[in-house]
Amino acid sequence: PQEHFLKDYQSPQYEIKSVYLTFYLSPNKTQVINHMVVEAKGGKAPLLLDGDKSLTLVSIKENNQLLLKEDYELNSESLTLFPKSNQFELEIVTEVDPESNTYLEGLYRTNGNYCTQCEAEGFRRITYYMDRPDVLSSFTTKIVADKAESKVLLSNGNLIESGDLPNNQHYAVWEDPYKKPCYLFALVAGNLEVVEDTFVTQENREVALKIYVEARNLDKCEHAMQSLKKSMQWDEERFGLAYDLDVYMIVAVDDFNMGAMENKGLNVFNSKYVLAKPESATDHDFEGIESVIGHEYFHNWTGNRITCRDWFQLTLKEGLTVFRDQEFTADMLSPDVKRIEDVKRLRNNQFPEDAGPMAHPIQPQSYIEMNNFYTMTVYEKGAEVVRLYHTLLGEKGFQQGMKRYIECFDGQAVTIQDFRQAMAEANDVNLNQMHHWYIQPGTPHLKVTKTYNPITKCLALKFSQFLNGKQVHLPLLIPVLFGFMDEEGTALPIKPSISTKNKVTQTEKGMLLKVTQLNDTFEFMGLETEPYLSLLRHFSAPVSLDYKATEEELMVLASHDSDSFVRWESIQKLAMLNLKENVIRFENSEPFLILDSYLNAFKAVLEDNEIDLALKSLAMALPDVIYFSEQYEEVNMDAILASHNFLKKAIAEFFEESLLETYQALEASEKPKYRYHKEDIANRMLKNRCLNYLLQLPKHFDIGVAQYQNHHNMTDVLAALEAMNHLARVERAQCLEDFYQRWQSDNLVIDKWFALQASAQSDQALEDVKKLTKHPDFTYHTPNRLRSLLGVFGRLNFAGFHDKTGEGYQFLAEEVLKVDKLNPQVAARLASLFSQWQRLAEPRKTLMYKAIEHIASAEDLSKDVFEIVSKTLK
Ligand code: B3K
Ligand code: ZN
Repeated sequence: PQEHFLKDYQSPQYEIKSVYLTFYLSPNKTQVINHMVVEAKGGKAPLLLDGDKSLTLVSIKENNQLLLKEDYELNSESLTLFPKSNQFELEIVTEVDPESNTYLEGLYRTNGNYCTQCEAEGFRRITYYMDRPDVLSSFTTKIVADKAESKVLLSNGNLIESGDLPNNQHYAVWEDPYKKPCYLFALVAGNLEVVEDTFVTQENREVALKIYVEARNLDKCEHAMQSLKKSMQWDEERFGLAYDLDVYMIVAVDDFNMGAMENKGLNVFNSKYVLAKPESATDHDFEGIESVIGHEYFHNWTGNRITCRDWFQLTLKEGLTVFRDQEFTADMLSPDVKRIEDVKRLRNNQFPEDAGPMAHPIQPQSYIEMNNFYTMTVYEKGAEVVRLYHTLLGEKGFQQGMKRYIECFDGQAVTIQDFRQAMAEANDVNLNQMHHWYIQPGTPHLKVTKTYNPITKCLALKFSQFLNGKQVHLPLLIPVLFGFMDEEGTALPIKPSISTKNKVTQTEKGMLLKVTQLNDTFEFMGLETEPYLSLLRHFSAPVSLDYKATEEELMVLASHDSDSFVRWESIQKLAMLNLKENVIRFENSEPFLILDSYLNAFKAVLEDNEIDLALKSLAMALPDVIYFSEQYEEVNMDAILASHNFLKKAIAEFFEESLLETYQALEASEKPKYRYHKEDIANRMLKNRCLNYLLQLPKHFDIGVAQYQNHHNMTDVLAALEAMNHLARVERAQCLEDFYQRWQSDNLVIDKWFALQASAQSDQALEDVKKLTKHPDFTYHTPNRLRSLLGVFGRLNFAGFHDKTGEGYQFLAEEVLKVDKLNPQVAARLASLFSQWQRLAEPRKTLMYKAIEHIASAEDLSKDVFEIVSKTLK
């Protein structure tokens, strides 16, 4: 397969002034008439149109003249024309087969309805076109379909015409007034029902809001609609950005490769991010919906009005839009809780990616299959980099930069440099060094060495940056929010020396120092005692901080720091010290222990009556197994799991009484009627954290069963099942069976049922999962189902997937090959679950390697999976 490079970018030679698409929908043979007005920009170059091998070309006309075979060149990836004039009209007729389209890219069918997915390069599976984001055009779409089969006919923009046709057919014409690249094109048709509302913009324009779902889901749209209205309001208030069309449509479909897609005026969503009612969706689901609805809505400005010049710039729209959705959720719920959750997400998912074989800069320099680069790095690390601008410039400066960005580039396809330039010019600062964050892969390690001189009362802090283990790289600009405190936890004054003064500033988020060199030293005066260091407050940069704080220091920070992130981080570090100590003990066959420092810190949190309950719950959680194993160059899975399980159980035993008391009090105070509200969410979060610990002790199993039976909101029901999940008791099986019977007809809930079993850490897990692939409700055609069984197994079932015989690896490898035949995008995601093989201790390393080799040696691999496995083996 061919590799594409950023350095080869060339601007397009042709402009597509307008495009008029006509679709004659039919399940197996849909005809697409693509009428374009084309203009050459310069000389007379051949016109290369992208087109996938799944297209059947019917005819081509240039200025109404039918072209003959010898007039063009056609291969499995493109159609080349040799236009006779500089301005001409093209009419290309193709046929596609939506019903057989299992890739879920281009035009496909889901539960009998038609829908499209074009980003990144799916439009070429609909017609021949310049399928690249820097070709912007005015789209008009006419849809013709059977009335009974497709009551609803939708596309981008505004409806300008519709009516009946002979033979029980009807049609609709949609016109999008904004020029757009073809990846934002969408078409939806089928028998859908609609939930409607309106929103009045700050300019006093009324926008019709419509959510289209299958009839059986009409009762689950309320939260999505509220989320949309909140998003519209928030973007006006915080960013001054209002919606720009008369109608905003969201369609929910069950078969979707990703979360959702921001097509202009017509978002298509995975139903997981639309449908919710308290009985069937958890707090986490509700939050996911609010944030994804927000994310797609925010793309209307950051992505659609201003788009990317080429796919290497993907983080321009994704990093920025994730940053915006993070801020939205923070403003809707709790900023402190959101920040910690985002950091956990980054560390659990992005850090391993950045340390593995698929590591790439947030601006990748090359790709084989673009869909493989919709990654945690481009999205989440990209958002962290946008957040750096925000930290450096402050809210006001950042908003000025945004304003300028939009003024300069509205209606254009631009680059990350354009964004940086807007930020810099609007604030009259030089931000050139920020570029280094975009072009280098790897999580930076920031090593801190502290030297205190008791005579001069002077403190020197030396920061050293390492990238991929080395100090040979372009230095990054790393903003570090910080503070000093004494042994009692009282904040100490910050007095930078003359030479340090210009590198330290007071910001709205607190004191900030800017590390700009590979080795950068900062001096502070007038410190009567050696201070404790509170560093990287608010997680001010996406780095791994290497500072060896003492246990005493961490204990003081954990209970006294003014920054809730640092408080949480300090207790996590104490837990990590404990976990790591036991790994050593496991390897030396010594008994495990609990460190007093961790116990005391845990106790202080548990007994703290002032602290926000959600923060309390987060502080009480152990570091996740993935992040724990990230701490090692060589991962001893047995030691890690044994240490993790031990500490969890030890906590449960040690604090049994207090956990039980807290559980009961929260259970008693829980409001009977579900509310998606931050206090209620926090309440359930802490209650279920206690429950999870308590069920480490088999004698409390009944509490889990009771909670399962007594509650009707999915948050509590699922938490009970999760807490029971690690013990193969008959009650667990009974509850799971009851759950299945109750929810058999609800796909999203049945996904949870599959995921529960896929994540059960037992000796039986692998056998169970194998059996589940034969279950009548399992299907290889629905990505959500694949993710909930196979994805969860590979990502979260440490015992089963990493089974010492290597059978877990073999099983998943076979499944990847099966999935690849139907859906390469999903198969590639599953294949990336093997990416950490090099770090596993033997025998797992060799066993996993063999599984990847097995995939790599298969015939006819998709380029999606090929790219992942070939890079993984390197
Ligand atoms: N832009 C889409 C993702 C497209 C995925 C392509 N395989 C969703 C989003 O980020 O909003
Ligand atoms: Zn996005």
